[in-house]
Amino acid sequence: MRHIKLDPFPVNFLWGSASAAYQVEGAYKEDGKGLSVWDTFARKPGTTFKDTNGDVAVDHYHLFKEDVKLMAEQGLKAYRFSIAWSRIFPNGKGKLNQARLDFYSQLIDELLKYNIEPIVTIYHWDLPQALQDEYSGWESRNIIEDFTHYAKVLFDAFSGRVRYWVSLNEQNVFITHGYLLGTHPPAVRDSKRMFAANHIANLANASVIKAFKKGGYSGKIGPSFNYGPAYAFDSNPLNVLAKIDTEELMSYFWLDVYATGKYPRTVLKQLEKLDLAPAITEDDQKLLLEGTPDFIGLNYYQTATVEKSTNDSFSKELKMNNSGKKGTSKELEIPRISKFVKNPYLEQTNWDWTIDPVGIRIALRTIESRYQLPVLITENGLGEYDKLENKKIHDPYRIEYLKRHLQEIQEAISDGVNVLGYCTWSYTDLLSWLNGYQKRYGFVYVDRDEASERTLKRYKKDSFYWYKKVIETNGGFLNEQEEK
Ligand code: BGP
Repeated sequence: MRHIKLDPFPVNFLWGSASAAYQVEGAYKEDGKGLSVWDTFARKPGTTFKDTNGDVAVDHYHLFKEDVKLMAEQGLKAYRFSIAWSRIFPNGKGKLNQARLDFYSQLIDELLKYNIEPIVTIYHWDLPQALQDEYSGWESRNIIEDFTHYAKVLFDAFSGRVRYWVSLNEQNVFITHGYLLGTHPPAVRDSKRMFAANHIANLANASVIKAFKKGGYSGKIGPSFNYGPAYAFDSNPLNVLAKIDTEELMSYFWLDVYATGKYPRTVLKQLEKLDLAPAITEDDQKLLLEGTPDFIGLNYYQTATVEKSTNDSFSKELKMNNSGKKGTSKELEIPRISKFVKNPYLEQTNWDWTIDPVGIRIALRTIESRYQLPVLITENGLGEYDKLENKKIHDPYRIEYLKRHLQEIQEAISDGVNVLGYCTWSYTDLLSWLNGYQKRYGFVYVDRDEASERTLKRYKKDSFYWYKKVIETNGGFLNEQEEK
């Protein structure tokens, strides 16, 4: 629909930005921190771009006060960050050392000092290596209890100061990359094991949400999901069917479970036929129904466009573009489901990610019509090359990207979607899991690259000042610019 007049952004809209522990903190074994699966995985040659790791990252562990000061200067209303499980429990479980919570406690206090709402992600992929070694991490039901215990420690320590919690970050990504594609730890390539681990992650997610509700903590909790709607390439009914199949398999297979406690029947039926379905007990089903969230966290980067698949098996190796050389990724085909194709209406980044601002409105609308849950946008942003010249970074491409996405979010709000806030990815530049340091997302440039930690100095990009104005005007600036 086309609106005659747009609604303003809500008065308490959370204008935010985000990060994740492994990607910013560094200090990977300081103050008793245990190793995470990413600390060990990234050490294996050839797993990440130019063998980069998060040992130092952008040293947020030591520089957090400086970073929060910049957030305050920008007028940020919310900051989403994750807690490193292995910092709190070096072995993933056992006795808590209170002192280990101190870093996050100080970070939270520092944010609150400037009226910045902390949004805490409990799990952003850095599983304690000890749990991987002891019982194969997400492949064991033991993790449900350990994850819940860890989360409860955080609720007890920070509730009152923290009002927004993200349970799991992008379960769809860490599970498919970790157990199907083999590109994230534990680098397994086995569909059956993937669906089994995924079911256990669903149970862990529900268990933590249930514990939060049962514990009577104040605030809201929900998972963050990497949701990219799929489009049919054209109106060929078979391509439309391919779109439906793709969305059910790649999105609703998770979103439905979170929001309704139930797996989509069509996907489950196919998995059963292929002997890939996870074992789901009656108690599991009960837990999934009890652990539904207060909101859906939306991580939105791009949409996919599909046509019918003509292949019966995976024909080619997956080729991802982790180098920033445009056009080096290969399009995926899910045998007998769909083939991913280029969308002729949309541009792509240097890392071959499709740029589609309207797609975020479509994602928001879909969540609203399927689940009627509020949405907290927990990630959205552009990874690009930036250049530091005379202490300045001109990033009009990032401003354009964020502006166009925010305009579509305002359209979605005007459509009737309840959007709680918007966190850009990311606040400072940081380590991209597989793409090193050259793929930059931040408002704040960090002087380091793959080869050297250099000075780690922070520089404000043009987008920093642009977002400051957007926040000051509660989004009004987005339209002012348009009128000129
Ligand atoms: C999301 C992750 C983030 C971040 C972002 C950008 O999937 O939750 O942690 O990394 O994607 O992705 P990339 O770093 O691959 O460009």
